[in-house]
Amino acid sequence: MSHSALSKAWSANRAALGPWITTDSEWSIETLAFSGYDFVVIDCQHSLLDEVTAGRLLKGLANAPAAGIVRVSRNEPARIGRVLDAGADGVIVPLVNNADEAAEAVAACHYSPKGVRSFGPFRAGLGFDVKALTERVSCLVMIETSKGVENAAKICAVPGVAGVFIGPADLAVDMGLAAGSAFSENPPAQLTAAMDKVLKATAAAGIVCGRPAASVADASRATAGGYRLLTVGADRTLLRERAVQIIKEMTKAAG
Ligand code: 3PY
Ligand code: MG
Repeated sequence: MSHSALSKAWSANRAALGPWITTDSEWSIETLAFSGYDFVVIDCQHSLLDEVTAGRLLKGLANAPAAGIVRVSRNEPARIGRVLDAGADGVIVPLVNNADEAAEAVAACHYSPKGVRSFGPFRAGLGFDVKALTERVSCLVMIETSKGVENAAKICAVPGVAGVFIGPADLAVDMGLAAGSAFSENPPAQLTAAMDKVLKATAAAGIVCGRPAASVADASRATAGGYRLLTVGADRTLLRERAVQIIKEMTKAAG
């Protein structure tokens, strides 16, 4: 992880915090990137954003203090290469189930001969230095199936994996549990045990572990438990929550 906003959070011994970006708005992403968050994640998997839009949104982060990470829609070199060319500071690669798939994600972030990334930086200002272009990006892989949990230690041992981001909802579904249970006050013990196994594997490998946090209280618990990268909030939910709160307060004030 090379972005200074992330290392600054970690050297202060706290988790780096970021919101999900799910809407195509330069204004929203810029606003959130200047709100004190350490990173933003443009979500190309669970939104209608694609890599082209992600590239345009990344452009708006040029002077922002927060890192710009993209969750690509699948583990595919062309998708990963395009958002890195557009200036992403890192990628989150979904549904990585074993060491081979983790190695594929890492290879997509590295140029030949180490990887399969093709040379073609797109953003003015990124420069043409292959080493610098490689070192500036972080490859985070998602463990979100029982297979992935089973292979957690092997996935974490793949050189170049900067960290693991757990997908509790997909993991719950894979375990036959309700997706929503992953973000409840008391997630099922079977699920938390699986997540703990991944967290321990990352600690043993000396890499970062992240996950979505359901609330500020949940994020605080996760930080105390050793998580170092947490998503808290999303553009649309942040907007809605504040709007609902204002209406509630106004209604109350009006008696
Ligand atoms: C999951 O919970 O499965 C996720 O992918 C969270 O973003
Ligand atoms: Mg998922």
